[in-house]
Amino acid sequence: MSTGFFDGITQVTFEGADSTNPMAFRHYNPDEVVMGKRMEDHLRFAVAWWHSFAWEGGDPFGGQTFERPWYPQDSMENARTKADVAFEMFQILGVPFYCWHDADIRPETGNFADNLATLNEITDYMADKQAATGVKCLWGTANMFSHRRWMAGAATNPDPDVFAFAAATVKSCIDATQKLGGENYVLWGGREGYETLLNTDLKQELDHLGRFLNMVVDYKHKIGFKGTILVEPKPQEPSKHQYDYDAATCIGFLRKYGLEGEVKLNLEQGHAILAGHSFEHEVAVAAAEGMFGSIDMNRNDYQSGWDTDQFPNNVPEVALAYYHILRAGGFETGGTNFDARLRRQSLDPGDLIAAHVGAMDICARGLKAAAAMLEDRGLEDALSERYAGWREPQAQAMLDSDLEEISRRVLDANTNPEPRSGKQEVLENYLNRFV
Ligand code: XUL
Ligand code: CO
Repeated sequence: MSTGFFDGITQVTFEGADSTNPMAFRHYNPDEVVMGKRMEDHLRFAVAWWHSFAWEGGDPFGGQTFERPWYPQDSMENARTKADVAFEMFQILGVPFYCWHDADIRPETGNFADNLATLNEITDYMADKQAATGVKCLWGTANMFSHRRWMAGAATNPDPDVFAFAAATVKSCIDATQKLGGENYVLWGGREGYETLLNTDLKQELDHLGRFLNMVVDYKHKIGFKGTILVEPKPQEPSKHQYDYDAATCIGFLRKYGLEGEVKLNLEQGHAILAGHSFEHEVAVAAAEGMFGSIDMNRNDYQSGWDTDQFPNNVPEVALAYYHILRAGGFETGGTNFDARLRRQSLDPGDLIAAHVGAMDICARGLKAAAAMLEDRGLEDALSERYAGWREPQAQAMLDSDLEEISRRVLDANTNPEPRSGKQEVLENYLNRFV
């Protein structure tokens, strides 16, 4: 039975590039085959429960702007209505996956046992909805940043009772993710960082975080959870300094605590921008280390300097991200989660649908452009030519020699390298042909 929330809005379908219907796909055609795979299987879209259903339209200067039939979000009855509407939206859009935090899907009681009971109850309800609709869980996660108990961190909290509460919370969320057949489990440490070194033992906090993640991995194996454990880097906001600053920082951290074969990265476009990187940089860094897992797709406002979590709307940016994803072999258990929210003036149920339709189309255009560039091999050939010297046996042998031997060679051959163009503009023009 329909909730009536999306009254008048029907299933979104692919109408082709010339369509002017704002509620139709112009580029996302799930069955279209791109590089030997259906578009739906490449992109693996997911809706984020927190932005689309739990967030009420507040900002630092004002509260709720939206009015939804599942407000206030403090009862199980409203949690079920929220789930009913969520699954209706997944079907209208034809998205195969969704993602959630515990706090998005169940009411907060403040007490661990009651929160556990409602989490179990609502995830049973969601499991039935998955079975009825075929929509799946891409990942689950624990919200260990909103409630005041987490204000000084979760696994990095100076209070061991908060560490314990965090461990119990993550256990409950991994259990729930496993029950829902989730393909990954994510940890984003919004409060795993600090405000001031005046009150922070940075080394001890990092050691606790490393130990905590090892416990998560041990538990995953103990219960036979098949999903991938993912860590999501972000440099700051809400904490002033966050330990999971960017992909490179996370990779170093994971190696230090012996987790490199166990944990991969969930990379977010807007977090990359906050860290002063491009999104494709983050993807390429993770891919180079074999630690690329999944993406949170969104965009940040380039002028504001904070995490605005807007829906993506820039084809060249998205195309370059998918280029590096495809180059790394594409998603395995990961996918494209829209960690994006409406603007707070976008009050209408139709705005939620239109936002996702546009975002899915942008990603489809990016994916097709990325695939076309890979198939054309223009960038690959340019790379191959730029590094051609390294295919010479002498160059390879140099990597096995030492500074003295190399110095002798430079003197003997009177080596005097001639700089060559990096051809950046030529390559930017090349990219422009595809987007
Ligand atoms: C916050 C953020 C989170 C994580 C999951 O910036 O991206 O929503 O994706 O906790
Ligand atoms: Co995210």
